[in-house]
Amino acid sequence: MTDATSTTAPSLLTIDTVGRVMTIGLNRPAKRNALNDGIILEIERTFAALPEAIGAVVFHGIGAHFSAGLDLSELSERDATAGLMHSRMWHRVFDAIQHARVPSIAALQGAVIGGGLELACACHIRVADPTAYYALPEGQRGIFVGGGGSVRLPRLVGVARMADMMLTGRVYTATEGVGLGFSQYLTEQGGALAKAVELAERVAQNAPLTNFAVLQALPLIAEASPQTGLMLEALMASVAQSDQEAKKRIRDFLDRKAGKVKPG
Ligand code: 1HE
Repeated sequence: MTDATSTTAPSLLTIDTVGRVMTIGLNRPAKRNALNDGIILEIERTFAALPEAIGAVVFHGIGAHFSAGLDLSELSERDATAGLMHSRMWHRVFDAIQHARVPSIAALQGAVIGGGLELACACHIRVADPTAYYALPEGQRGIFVGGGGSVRLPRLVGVARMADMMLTGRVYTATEGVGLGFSQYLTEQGGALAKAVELAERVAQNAPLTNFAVLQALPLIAEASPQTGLMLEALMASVAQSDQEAKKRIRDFLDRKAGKVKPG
């Protein structure tokens, strides 16, 4: 009997499911997890088939780096039309992450560069260890962001900061990044994945409708005019609180069966 695993190429993603958390590893460490079409389309397939039991997803990079960004070796032969379609394909897949049924958390270490940063920005929470660093070397390469970076990153760190990174090649460290909005959490070295999984487990215990509202309604409300936003908020709030799950959770609190809010 032949050993099939020894002849097939390693999967571009590692997928592990523990409880309600799916962990997705970018698995091209020899190429610093550069994002080729295969990886992006594999992410799309994974999200399209996300089992109902999954309540949160964690992205991380196998090896020392999260991702070195777009696989530059795939870029050289692309003409303008192919480049446009390629960028729109990334948009489709990263939108699927951002607008999924469940939240995604990115565990960051080492290089978080270009398209790797764009992928991290499509996630809802970013957790970095001290080795993480953020860069947009598109200026040096003669290209432009194409994975939604110009839409998502300014909302996290501001247009001026992103422009500086692209124009001068400025690199931000993990320590700087947590204060500036690149990540929301900074862990000890090697701790990003464990912290991301811990957060994902917590997030997966929320009422599904609350997570849905945070992913689907909150970004729309934040971009809407104040009056439209307030009306959307009222509608979402009324739907959420009328859900049986909300009624049960509130009853549990009033019956002293639910946890209290504690500082820190
Ligand atoms: C790659 C890529 C890549 C590494 N595409 N192959 N991204 C960049 O401009 C970042 C380019 N990469 C780097 O600056 C460095 O590789 C790192 C700082 C990430 C890591 O350095 P190091 O010394 O650990 O590794 P290395 O020796 O540079 O790379 C190891 C291998 O990975 C090597 O291949 P090998 O066959 O010679 O071993 C590299 O060629 C390969 N590699 N990064 C292809 N990016 C939708 S638009 C998004 C636009 C962007 O993302 S622009 C940013 C592109």
